[in-house]
Amino acid sequence: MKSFIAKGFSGAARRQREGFVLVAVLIVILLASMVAMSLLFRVRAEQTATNASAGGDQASAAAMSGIQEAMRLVKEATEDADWQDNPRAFRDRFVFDDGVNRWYFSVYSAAADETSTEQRFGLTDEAGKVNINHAHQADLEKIPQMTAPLAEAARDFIDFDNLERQEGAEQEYYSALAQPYQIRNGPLVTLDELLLVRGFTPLLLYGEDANMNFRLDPNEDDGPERQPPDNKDGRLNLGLSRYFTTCSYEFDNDRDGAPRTNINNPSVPLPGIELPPPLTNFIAMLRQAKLRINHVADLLEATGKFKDKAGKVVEIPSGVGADELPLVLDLFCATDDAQVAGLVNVNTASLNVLQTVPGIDAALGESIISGRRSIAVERRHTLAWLYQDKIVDAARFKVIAPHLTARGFQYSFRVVGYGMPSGRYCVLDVIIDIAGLEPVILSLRDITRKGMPFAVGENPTTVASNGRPARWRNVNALMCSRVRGARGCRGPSANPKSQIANQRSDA
Ligand SMILES: [Ca+2]
Ligand SMILES: [Ca+2]
Ligand SMILES: [Ca+2]
Ligand SMILES: [Ca+2]
Repeated sequence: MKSFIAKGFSGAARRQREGFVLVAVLIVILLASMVAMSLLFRVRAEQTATNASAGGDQASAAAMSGIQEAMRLVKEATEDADWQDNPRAFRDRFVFDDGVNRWYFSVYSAAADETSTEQRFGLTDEAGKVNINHAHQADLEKIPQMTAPLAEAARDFIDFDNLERQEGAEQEYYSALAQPYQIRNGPLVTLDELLLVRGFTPLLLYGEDANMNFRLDPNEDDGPERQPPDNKDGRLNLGLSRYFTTCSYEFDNDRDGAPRTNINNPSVPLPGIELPPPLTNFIAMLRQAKLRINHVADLLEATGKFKDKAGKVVEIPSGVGADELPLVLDLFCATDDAQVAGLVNVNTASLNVLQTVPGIDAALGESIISGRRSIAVERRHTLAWLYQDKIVDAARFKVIAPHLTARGFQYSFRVVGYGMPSGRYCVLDVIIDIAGLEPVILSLRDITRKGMPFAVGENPTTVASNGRPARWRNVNALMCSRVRGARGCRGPSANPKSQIANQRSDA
């Protein structure tokens, strides 16, 4: 019995030990599988992160290819229209197939027609806007929503002095704010800085386009029902940003890129080409008499009174009429400054912007806009057609010409780089500058967080307008020293199809 009990006990004890071992093994297996699971989770998480990052990088690279293509096209454009509205060059352009995704870009801007509710596939000429840093004489109140207090506050914020205009605001105003700050008292670097100026709000500056896609989305036309607040008028108010820039400038060079000849500087020799003898004679007389002109336009249909060798006053014509005007405007200037900033491009400015120019009223602005529609491309290179086509007389031409240009070198646009079928994307807000020998990026802002700007084509084009796939460039080469605020891109990594569908603004 004892032995039985002992045997029975020892058997029970063995089963208990075995049971314990079994539990221990199970726990070990459980632990091991938890470790394995956690390792697997980590591996998966890392892979997801890698994929996300790779996709983000590639979306960013596709967008950068769009910038490259925009630079190439606008630099080489022979016809002005090529860069303005060119879906073939800028819409759903295939860049690269990485075996998993096909990557594309689209370059887009606000439609030129302010009543349009859709974007345009092209670039925006910054010289078609008012350069707020150089708007000393501009009538800013011709811009919609610009009031005198806003205009004066902006001028005070930018001018170097601390003398407050009648309706303006200098440092004293900003020092008295709950959160005081130093005002610029100098040129603004970005348009966003206007938000620091008294009275300027994001709604005023950027309007109703909450998702920054240049399209009127349902929530942007339903009044206060959903964000943003809007006036439900069926139009997309893009705010002051449509009309203002901080970066327009050009080198005072002729069409061939050579510095223009300063008529006022006798030490600068005349251009080495055959010029009309009356003109060379007139310039020589001006220089000899140490007379200065304010602008080359002053030579138009002009006469000057000079003393001849005998001391007798003689009246001499400038020799500059309608026929000579294009050549004179291209070759000559009246300053030694290598650059001139803030001129308004007569070929691209809207009616509102043209009216800010001293001497241009609504009627003349409309004449300029209807006149430029019909003139040949080769006549658009100078302002001469305004006089040649009798849109203005010589006197008016002399008033308006110093504020105008016929070309632009800084261009803004947005570009989306995206991959199919993953739906990953990157959206950049860009300003480029082609004034120098090599195009550069002036400003680069990642606005991917605003969402996919619009539905992409069902069958995006797979070849470039030149018949070849768009070039896949080393994006780092683009990131020149003048890039400001460049950041990587990473579109949301949720289900790509639903992602793009959700962002569809025309759905
Ligand atoms: Ca000031
Ligand atoms: Ca929108
Ligand atoms: Ca709304
Ligand atoms: Ca509206």
